[in-house]
Amino acid sequence: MAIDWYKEFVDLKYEPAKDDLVCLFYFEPAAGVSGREAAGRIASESSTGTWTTLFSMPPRMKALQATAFDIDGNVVKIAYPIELWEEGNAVQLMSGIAGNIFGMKAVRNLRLIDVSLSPAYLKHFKGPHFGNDGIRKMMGIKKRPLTGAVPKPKIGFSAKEHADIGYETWMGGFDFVKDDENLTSTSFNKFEDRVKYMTKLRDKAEKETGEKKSAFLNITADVETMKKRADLLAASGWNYCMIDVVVAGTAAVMTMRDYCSDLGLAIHAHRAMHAAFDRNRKHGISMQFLAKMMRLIGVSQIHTGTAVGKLTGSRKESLALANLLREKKTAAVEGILLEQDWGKIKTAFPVSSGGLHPGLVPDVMDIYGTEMVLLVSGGIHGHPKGTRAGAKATIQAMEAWQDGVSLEEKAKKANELKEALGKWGHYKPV
Ligand code: CAP
Ligand code: MG
Repeated sequence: MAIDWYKEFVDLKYEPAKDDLVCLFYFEPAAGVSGREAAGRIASESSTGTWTTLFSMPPRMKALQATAFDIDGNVVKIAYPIELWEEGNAVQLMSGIAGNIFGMKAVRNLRLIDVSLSPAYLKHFKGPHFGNDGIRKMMGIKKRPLTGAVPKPKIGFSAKEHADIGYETWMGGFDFVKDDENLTSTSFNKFEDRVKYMTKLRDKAEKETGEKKSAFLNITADVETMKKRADLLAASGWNYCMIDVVVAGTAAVMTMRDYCSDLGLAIHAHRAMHAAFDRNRKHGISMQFLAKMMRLIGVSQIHTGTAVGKLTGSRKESLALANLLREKKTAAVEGILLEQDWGKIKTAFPVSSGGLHPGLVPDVMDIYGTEMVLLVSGGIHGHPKGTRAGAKATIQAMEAWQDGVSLEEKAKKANELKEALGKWGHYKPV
């Protein structure tokens, strides 16, 4: 008598139905387990299956079973019937396709690389509130990257000191000031105080520059506290908030997407903790999947790496992430991305940050072009002449790239850039 029924979840002749969701996994079977059997187990345990044959099972349930339909070496594609999934509930989706399967003994390694979401699934989600065009219109920024910086050191400033550095950042020509991922509301820098001082100096900088200025103030906490902080931001005339989306959790982000949308707040998504599950190329969940979930739920932008800065992530990965966020239709990239038609779901911005300075701006813009948010933090506050000069140097570097001239050429007439190159050259931090 057969002990298990995993093989029922493999059909290499199966053609996915138009409403099916399709997942792309990298997998390594455990010793003694065939590729086919391992694929069957992944499909089974992420849909309806269990480890043993059952005394009885209503025949209709067969229609709910996922199917491993394409096995190519260590890569498998699995199709999931739309009826498996609750409408508009991304958390339930993750419990299924990113749940128990990572702990199965039958696989030595397993990585969820991407999921292709059918129109029937997408239609129950709102996506980003503004879309990139909407953000550009709101900020009055055309054809160049949106720019921003985090006050550094990351945490320790009083609310007033924080806002003063923000003012210098804005006066240097940057659009945004961003809180660090670990700054929320501390004894020495209370959220309410920070909002008060930042609001005052935002208005001053806008008056003095004639430019729209904003900030990504970090509201991350329990959901009720996040709602109160979002209320305060909206009441103080801000158009953005920041959430550490991985640590806050998908459910919290779903709630805050609607709450912030009603308040007219865009969401800057920081991905702190992502590398705990996406760095290992053989096991875990890819950043593509995380970024896709966040566009689906509706953040306006999310960090996507630099390739040349201090944090891990390849050029190819950053480009793939940028495309899945800002394209209406994302093309497939072998082993990295499945094709995705986003339908009515608006675009989101990729955010490049982490160890950047003016000398690395061309490298980053070679990857992203101008449709991005460029965050240079240590790379402006570490400038020999300080924050305002560092921001100017970064903008001069962006102009050089857009004008197709080298930084060295530009630096002949741009002192701040010359001084930045004097300190960092094209150094790639590790
Ligand atoms: C960058 C940063 C960001 C990282 C996040 C930091 O500061 O503020 O949190 O960029 O990583 O704390 O390291 P610097 P990622 O510019 O001074 O390095 O963008 O990869 O999610
Ligand atoms: Mg940070």
